Amino acid sequence: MKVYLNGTFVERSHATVSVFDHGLLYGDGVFEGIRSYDGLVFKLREHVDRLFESAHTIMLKIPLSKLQLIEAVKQSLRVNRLTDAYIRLVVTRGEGDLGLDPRKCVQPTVFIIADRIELYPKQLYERGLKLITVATQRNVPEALNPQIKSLNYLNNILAKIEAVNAGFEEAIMLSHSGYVTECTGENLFLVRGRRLLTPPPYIGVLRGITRQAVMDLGNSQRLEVREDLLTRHDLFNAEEVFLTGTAAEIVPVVEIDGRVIGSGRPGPVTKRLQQAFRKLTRDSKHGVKY
Ligand code: PXG
Repeated sequence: MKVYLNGTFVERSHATVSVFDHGLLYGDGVFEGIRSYDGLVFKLREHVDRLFESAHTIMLKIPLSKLQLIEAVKQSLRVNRLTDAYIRLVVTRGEGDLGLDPRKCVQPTVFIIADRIELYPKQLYERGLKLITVATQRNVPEALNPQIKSLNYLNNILAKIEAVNAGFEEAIMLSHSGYVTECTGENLFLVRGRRLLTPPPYIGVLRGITRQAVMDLGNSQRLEVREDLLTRHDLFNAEEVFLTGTAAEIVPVVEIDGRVIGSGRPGPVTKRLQQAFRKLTRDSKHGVKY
């Protein structure tokens, strides 16, 4: 495997960064997780735009243009002869000293890992997922806005640990005031009648790119798509619940905190959206060829 690292492709074993890199020392950096399907990078422009927004907010100047970065992603996929892949795009503050001061970091570190995609087990999509809400609250946007896709994911990792400790694969995180936010790396939707609801970004969720694609699909399927504050009660009494994310795509949820959701099996709206999403990922209008 060849990894793009600061402008060149190096063998995986040589793809290393300094222990003084502030990405490692402080989580001072930004990233994107992207998928390619059948030779198309799904929503690549949207991911690159979001990476630049995250970087802008933390005042990190990416040393490539958007076009150059897009080319580097495409090149990574070609060099590794991948048609279906998971791509991790990372920009860190770069090498500095042991203090926090970002001014000590002269040159950002940029790397791109393109690897075969590790798909989740098929039964997850057929049977659906059982979730729990956890005590770790989602970061308050006023302190660390989840819109910044930073290398500092401890908030999410702590929630994941709680879920795993309790024997569950994934956690639902609540806001400081107890509203539903999102899972550790996926957004959350519920279906009730013709309504498709998802928490609003201001409550502290990432504006997921899959989330947006699913909202668009919902609209074209004549669902009433809305961002709304949601409580656990709303989730428990939904007809269907599902998660969305680049890696997971659309995952049905059949149980939350011991309460069965709807029929206890993946529902028809979720299934219809899954089918439409699968088509979308192979549509050249939504992907970049390489
Ligand atoms: N919420 C959070 C907190 C995320 O990190 C999503 C939602 C879904 O967003 P997209 O744009 O992917 O639809 C994410 C996704 C992974 C992985 O490998 C994914 C994310 C972060 C870390 C790992 O699945 N981000």
